[in-house]
Amino acid sequence: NIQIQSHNDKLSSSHHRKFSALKEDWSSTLIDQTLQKLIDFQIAIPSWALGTGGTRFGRFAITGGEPRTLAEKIADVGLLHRLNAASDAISLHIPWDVPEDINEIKKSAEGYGLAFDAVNSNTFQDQPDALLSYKFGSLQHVDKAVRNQAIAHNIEVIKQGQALGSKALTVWLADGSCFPGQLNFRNAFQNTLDSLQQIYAALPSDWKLYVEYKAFEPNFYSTTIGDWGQSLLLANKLGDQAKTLVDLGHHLPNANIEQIVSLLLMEGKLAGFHFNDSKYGDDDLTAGSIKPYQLFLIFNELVEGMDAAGMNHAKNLGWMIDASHNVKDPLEDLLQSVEGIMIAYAQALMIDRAALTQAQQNNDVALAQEVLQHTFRTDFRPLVAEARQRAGAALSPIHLYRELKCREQLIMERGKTTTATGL
Ligand code: AOS
Ligand code: ZN
Ligand code: ZN
Repeated sequence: NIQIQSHNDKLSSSHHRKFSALKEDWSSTLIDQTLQKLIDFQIAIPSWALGTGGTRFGRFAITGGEPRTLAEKIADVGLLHRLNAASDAISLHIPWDVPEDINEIKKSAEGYGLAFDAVNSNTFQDQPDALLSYKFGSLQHVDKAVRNQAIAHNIEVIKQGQALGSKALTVWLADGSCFPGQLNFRNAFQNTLDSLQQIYAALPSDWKLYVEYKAFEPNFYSTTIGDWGQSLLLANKLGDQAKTLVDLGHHLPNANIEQIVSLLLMEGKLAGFHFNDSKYGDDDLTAGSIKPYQLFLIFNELVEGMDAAGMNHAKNLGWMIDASHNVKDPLEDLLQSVEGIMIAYAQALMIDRAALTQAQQNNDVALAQEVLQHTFRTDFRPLVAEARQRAGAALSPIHLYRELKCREQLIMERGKTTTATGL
């Protein structure tokens, strides 16, 4: 606290100058509303992003001090949340994260003010003790015994999530095929539906089932839940508790993600997000690092659609990051992702909605673009920083992280050559 305070004091006069400049140009009501929404907005951190990631070409242990246990992952997210007051939940991946002592884990999460977001199942890898292999798929598999094993795993994940207080199961399947002729598409889809129906039947009544889609990889000819149409088809057949999860990296190049988001939201079928950024495919790069304008346009649709539906921005959708890579300190990277998302959200909140609607009604294309780009090109970082400061966190989380030598401390505590569990 003292450290946050003295960090903020140091930055205070320059922050004040920038924030005051914004207040001169923008409506104070809008600024106040936006500040409150930014304070309320929270983004869940994926447990698998806390260690340095790798690719099939190698993995470089450059960071050190990575979490070795679930308790240490929770501590890492707790640290992020202290710094930015915007990461109040962790999303677990089972069996990468095995809560051995549930009560202990719950207590430590509570201590950091953290909740458990959606739990993720894993039927894209064979576990060491597995009887049957997912080499040819899981929920889609031609062999009912394999499907049953995958269904049982998902139900087990729901149970673990229930014990922790999670309220959603995210299912991402690697299921698909690598070569033409390998799969009967209809059978694969029907098997997947049937399996999901059995998982859905085990869902507690206050839970959601998030159906994540992905265009390709690890299968390169077909993916059984390959796009939002296939996911939505499944979610509609399953029922009200099933919704479509949008991972920003899971589309074919140049897809209009903001339009997808807008329609899913309109249909009440948008589960939420796996935020990340990408240039080529499922790159899982820092949110806002490659296509910040796209992220802003997505938030534009979200804000407009959520307001039209009378939704609570912070509570009614699942906001999660799904990122992981090789070259940055993972905690610094996550701070940058949260910041990127917050900036896009702030820009979308500051749009002059009435002017935009008017321009659309008048087919005034140039003016509509002006309205959007006016906020996109305004620097709202002081607004995001102000919200953070009001929530008791740091004006500049990443700088404070470095000032406090957080990584060095973690290395001292945990060692230089830790291996995170999981991927
Ligand atoms: C995989 O591409 C998906 O994004 C999933 O959400 C997956 O469970 C996650 O990325 C962990 O690998
Ligand atoms: Zn994802
Ligand atoms: Zn992905």
